[in-house]
Amino acid sequence: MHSTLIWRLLSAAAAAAAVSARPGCTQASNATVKCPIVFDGRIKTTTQLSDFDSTSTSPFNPDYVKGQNLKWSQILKFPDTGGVNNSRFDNDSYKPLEVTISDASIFQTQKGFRRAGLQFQGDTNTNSPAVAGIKTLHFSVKQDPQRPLNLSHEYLNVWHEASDYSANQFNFEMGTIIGQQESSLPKNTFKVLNRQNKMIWSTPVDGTAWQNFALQLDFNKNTLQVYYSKGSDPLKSVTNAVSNDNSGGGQFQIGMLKKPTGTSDVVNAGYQESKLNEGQIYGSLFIEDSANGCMSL
Ligand SMILES: *[C@@H]1O[C@H](CO)[C@@H](O)[C@H](O)[C@H]1NC(C)=O
Ligand SMILES: *[C@@H]1O[C@H](CO)[C@@H](O)[C@H](O)[C@H]1NC(C)=O
Ligand SMILES: *[C@@H]1O[C@H](CO)[C@@H](O)[C@H](O)[C@H]1NC(C)=O
Ligand SMILES: CC(=O)N[C@H]1CO[C@H](CO)[C@@H](O)[C@@H]1O
Repeated sequence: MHSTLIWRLLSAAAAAAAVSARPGCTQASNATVKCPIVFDGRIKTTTQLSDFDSTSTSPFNPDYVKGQNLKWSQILKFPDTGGVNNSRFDNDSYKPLEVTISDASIFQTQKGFRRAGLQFQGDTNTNSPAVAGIKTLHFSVKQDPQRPLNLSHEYLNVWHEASDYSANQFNFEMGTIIGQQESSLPKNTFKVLNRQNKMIWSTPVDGTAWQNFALQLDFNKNTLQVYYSKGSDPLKSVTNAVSNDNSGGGQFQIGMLKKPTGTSDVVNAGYQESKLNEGQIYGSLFIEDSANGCMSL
């Protein structure tokens, strides 16, 4: 081969490499998961959207909890996080996942809600391995400027619902909590609420950074402890292990449930604007076994 041609090929390859290695683009945090993983919701870079439609390829339940005319491959997106690194526990083998809601996000007959919630495969409503001992749910969250939420509404993003559907042991929420004072619970915050829907901790929503959370549930002592960090910083505990009724089994759900406004029957009625196009980006999603004080920070 002519040497000029070789040189051209080499410099083209170098230019391509320079583009993909632009600073701050791909480096992931080097935090590692220290404890045994119970359910792994981290998304491999090789995962395709269609993988979420089938039990054999999705880390989640392909059938729930979503609008019945939608497939998960239509609900989920692989967001471009604009040159920001992956979240703390997603090394370069993983990528972020965005959960979206639209006007079609109506589950069964629940016309008041717009919702799309991921359930880990294996996190069965009865006898899930995630509701015994001490378990820590990890997740990181990021905002999509193309699909902003309307924080005049109440959003459940991450929660655990008891197996008889009578209560949620905890809720991780954004927006305006219906029936609670905006003056004490500002809408532009993430809020961790206990089983009684009382806020135990909150932090402002950051428009650009990854925000990393871990919720440690002790099913023996009935406590809940919140850990938090921003960007690639290690997690730190931001509450004590506060008393919480974790009983009643059930399942985790991760995604978005947007409540309507202007109704006392939030499940079935109320106002939702049309042409919805909202999304919440998640990363570093997994549950680890925190027996014997194990915790990934
Ligand atoms: C990405 O991570 C590196 C460390 O691995 C850090 O120096 C850099 O500031 C991070 N970039 C962004 C945009 O967070
Ligand atoms: C990411 O972490 C997993 C273990 O959790 C490891 O198997 C894999 O090699 C790591 N990937 C990179 C690119 O470091
Ligand atoms: C946000 O929600 C409120 C309450 O439902 C509604 O009045 C307002 O029009 C919404 N804003 C946008 C931008 O959709
Ligand atoms: C980005 C990041 O998390 N870097 C860490 C990698 O590991 C070393 C040693 O544990 C830390 O000092 C860095 O902060």
